[in-house]
Amino acid sequence: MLRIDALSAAYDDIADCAVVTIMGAVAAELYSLGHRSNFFYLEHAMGLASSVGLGIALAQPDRRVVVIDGDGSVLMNLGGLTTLARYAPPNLTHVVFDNESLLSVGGFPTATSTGSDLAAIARGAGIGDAVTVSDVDEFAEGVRKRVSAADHLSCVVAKVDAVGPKSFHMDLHLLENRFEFARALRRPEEPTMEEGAHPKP
Ligand SMILES: Cc1ncc(C[n+]2csc(CCOP(=O)(O)OP(=O)(O)O)c2C)c(N)n1
Repeated sequence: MLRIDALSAAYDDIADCAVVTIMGAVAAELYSLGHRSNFFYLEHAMGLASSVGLGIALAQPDRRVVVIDGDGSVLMNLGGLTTLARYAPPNLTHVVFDNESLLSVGGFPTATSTGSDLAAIARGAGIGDAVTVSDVDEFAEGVRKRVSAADHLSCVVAKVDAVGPKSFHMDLHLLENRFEFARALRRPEEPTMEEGAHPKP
């Protein structure tokens, strides 16, 4: 399975969710399919996309949240899975594209290339609905039903080829993305930053 095909097949189902991705190849691929202000591409902080998604899901329980992760990133912070399981927001779907490599920095093999099973690790962490899929239809259906139900925390690990986009270029500065994403998620009744959303020191 190619990740770009999987993303393309699930795009309409995640388009209105708060989507948080890791940096690099998958961010560029989702961006190439159509950027939206409710998509946030987390730069640099490998392993923490699920933590950002968890915060959003807990703060806004009526919003559907999709985290798009990579095997290398999840492996760098396996504790993220136990924290997700502990708080178990029903409105969060954790997608992990497992290409068995750190593709975005040259393709070094990760522990999933030598047998580590991320869905099994997620289940062991306490995420009861953690599955592995290996074709596009199974992926799209698996994501669609979990995102639309939004009735339990789930994890979909998609085994994909270690293939990325031709270009990683995204015409979007990370700060621009940070501010537009915050604006997209802000409720009408919440004060803007100018109005004092942050307490004074
Ligand atoms: C803490 C940290 N260490 C290293 C990096 C450098 N880095 C950026 S992307 C990446 C690989 C990510 O691998 P994976 O999550 O498997 O996604 P893939 O690139 O395979 O899509 C690395 C090592 C980083 N951004 N943050």
